[in-house]
Amino acid sequence: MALRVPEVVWWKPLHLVERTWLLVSAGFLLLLSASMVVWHAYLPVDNPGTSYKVAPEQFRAAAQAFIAQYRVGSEHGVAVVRPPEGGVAYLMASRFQWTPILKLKKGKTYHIYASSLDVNHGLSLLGVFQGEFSMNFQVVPGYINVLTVTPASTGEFEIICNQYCGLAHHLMSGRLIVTE
Ligand SMILES: [Cu+2]
Repeated sequence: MALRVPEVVWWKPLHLVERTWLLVSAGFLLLLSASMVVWHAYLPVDNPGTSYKVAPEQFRAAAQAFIAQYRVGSEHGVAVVRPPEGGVAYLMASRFQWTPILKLKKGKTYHIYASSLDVNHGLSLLGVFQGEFSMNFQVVPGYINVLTVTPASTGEFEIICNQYCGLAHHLMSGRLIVTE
């Protein structure tokens, strides 16, 4: 049986089925675009913090000075640090670790300086601050994200990297401890 070459008809009016699917697709695009506005207005997940430019080496030096000053212990080789109440805390992202483990007090406000030493990482922290307030944002080398946070509940919370950063990305989790 010979193959039949279909007639080339792209300049002819669209078939009803094709037109229907184009409309459905366009409608879906509009719906998804509108959902971004709804999400932004009613389900805030981003911290509207400020950011600064910084050289990764400079950030590493400042973070290490902070760790040395406020270190209270270590767990599995990762420093545990209790930053001053109402003060600044540093959080370094690097393949494949969040450093240090921060110990915060419930109801106190902290300014967390988060940045990356190597590649882009994603900081995901759910349900710790101000009730159902959650965080989900990119941590980029060369920039400090300043997060002003007030933990609303006590407990140990996991910080997850949600931006693929390399082979051991799935192991990249950190911790934040909130006490009374
Ligand atoms: Cu990652």
